Amino acid sequence: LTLENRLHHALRQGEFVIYYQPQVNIKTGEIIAMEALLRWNHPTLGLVSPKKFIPLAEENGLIIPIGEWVLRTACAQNKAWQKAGFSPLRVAVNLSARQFQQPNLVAMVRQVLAETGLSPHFLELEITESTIMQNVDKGREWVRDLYAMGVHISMDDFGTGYSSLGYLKKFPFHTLKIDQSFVRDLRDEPQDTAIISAVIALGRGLNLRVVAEGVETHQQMELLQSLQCEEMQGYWFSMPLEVDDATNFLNNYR
Ligand code: G
Ligand code: G
Ligand code: MN
Ligand code: NA
Repeated sequence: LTLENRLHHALRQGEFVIYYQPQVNIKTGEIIAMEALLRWNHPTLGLVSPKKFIPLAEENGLIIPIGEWVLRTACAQNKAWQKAGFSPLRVAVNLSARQFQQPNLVAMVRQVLAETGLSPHFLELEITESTIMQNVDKGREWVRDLYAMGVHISMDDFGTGYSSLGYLKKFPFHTLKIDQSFVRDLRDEPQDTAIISAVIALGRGLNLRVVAEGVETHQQMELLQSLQCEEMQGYWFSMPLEVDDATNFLNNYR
């Protein structure tokens, strides 16, 4: 079987699973969101990273049904957490470049929210700069529509793309997610903190939230805190967790 056929099969057979990774506000101690991260639970290979199959799924268009499955599953899970009595939080879903080309994107999102009963305020869509770059004009209309619906919009991997500053003016965003490459090299050296300080100041000036990604150590967490970054995500707080473990994580935070 080709990998392409295997992907079709995986979707039909329910071999895809979503892991959830918390985003925390270290000032309030609250969990503000859970990012949905797709994995393929392959019968013999075990868990396969999206880096291995999303490029192909993008190429052959399978990312469209797969992405819709991720969105529906993540929204339904968030609704289930709310029904179970957890404090409401957002579920953050990554949009692929190809999804961001689909003329029915906004209608699809609206439909999934209606089906799952999740309020748009509890959905966050993560869009990278390179994804935006591939569809600036239509994309801007769609992002505005989603924003107007109340969906939370984040720019993912911020700082790794090309002309991000222009997009910040053109697109309505709620949040900048500072790419983990900037956090990885973070030491208590002026040169390392300069970029992150600048992004935090930029976010504040534009009235955006700023989330630091890839926070792995206590030292990084404290440094970010000293730079007035309040929202963080990374292994220091939690690995991406399968749904039962994610629910336990929420339980321990109650
Ligand atoms: O979770 P992990 O670090 O393995 O993710 C690797 C990459 O795959 C990241 O860039 C992440 O944004 C992306 N990714 C994870 N889940 C999804 C998904 O549901 N849709 C898309 N388009 N990308 C995803
Ligand atoms: O591109 P995006 O930011 O959506 O991808 C997030 C990716 O980063 C996921 O693959 C996730 O598993 C991974 N990730 C999450 N936290 C950490 C971390 O603290 N360190 C590293 N190296 N990767 C992380
Ligand atoms: Mn992301
Ligand atoms: Na990112």
